[in-house]
Amino acid sequence: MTQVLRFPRPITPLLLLVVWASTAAAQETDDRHLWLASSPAVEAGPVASMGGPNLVLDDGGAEDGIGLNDGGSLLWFNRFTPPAGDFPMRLLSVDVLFPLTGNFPVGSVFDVFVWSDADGNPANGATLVGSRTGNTVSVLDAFQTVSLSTPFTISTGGDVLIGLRTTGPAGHFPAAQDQTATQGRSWAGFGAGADVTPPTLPTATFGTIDSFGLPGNWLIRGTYTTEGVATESGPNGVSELRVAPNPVATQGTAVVRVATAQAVRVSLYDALGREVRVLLDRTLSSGQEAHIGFRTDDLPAGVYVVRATGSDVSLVERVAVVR
Ligand SMILES: [Ca+2]
Ligand SMILES: [Ca+2]
Repeated sequence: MTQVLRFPRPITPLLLLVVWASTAAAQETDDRHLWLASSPAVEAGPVASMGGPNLVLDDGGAEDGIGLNDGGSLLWFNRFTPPAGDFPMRLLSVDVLFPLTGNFPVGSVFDVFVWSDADGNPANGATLVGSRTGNTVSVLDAFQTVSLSTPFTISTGGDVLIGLRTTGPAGHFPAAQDQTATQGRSWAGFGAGADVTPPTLPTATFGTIDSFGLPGNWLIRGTYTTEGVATESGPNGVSELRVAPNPVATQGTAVVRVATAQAVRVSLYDALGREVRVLLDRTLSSGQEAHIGFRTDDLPAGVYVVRATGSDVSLVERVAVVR
């Protein structure tokens, strides 16, 4: 059985609330719809295991799949608010579940976008952090992980928005929804702006799914770490040092950025404090990001320190060299 949920267009979330509160009757003049395809309920599993995703809204069980009945680009994302002390952070991976009933089979293509948003309101825009497009569905009704080979660094506190975008013909319901207990943090957008890369927020039709009369949570999760990022705030912005991967086996990359122009020396020190590599020794301009690759395959395994020093920066990151 399939329920069809309809609403007029153009539309505002407030109007939707009124429509859904006042009538259950479909409006036959609608030209754009979200469809809610019923599917057998899946019992909730554990929300997050140790070391697993730490950005989670759902209970692990999808009750439905949602899509656009006319086809087109659908953007759906969760709004997470990590503790303020966890910024800056590095987003390591995105986990997503696709529904059995989505008519969106293994091999289908989806894009991932991540925004940061300091003001808590996606409806007035957000800042793109990164994207990974062209992913393919590998499994249905179980979480699959999209690893970010270069983690997305998020320095600005506030919200982290993690979203998916699919484009397809009518009849796809790719957005798995947990209906058990809405947290009011799952959003959807479509229409103008959803088709471009990256999608511009807000899209033509945009709001929480609760405001569309579809209360629930998307099964989109994220895993971040606060390791591997050092920053200093100053009058001219933020200086930053990142090292990836960490642990590192054969080759690492240090990224350093300074808020004000200055001579910067970036070195690798061993556990005894000996400088074993000079990675960079030159003047950087304000806001310039220097990416420095360095070999570690000739170093003994152990804990090392990458240190960036200049006239007004002193940044330190620990890095483990493993074999
Ligand atoms: Ca559920
Ligand atoms: Ca905003």
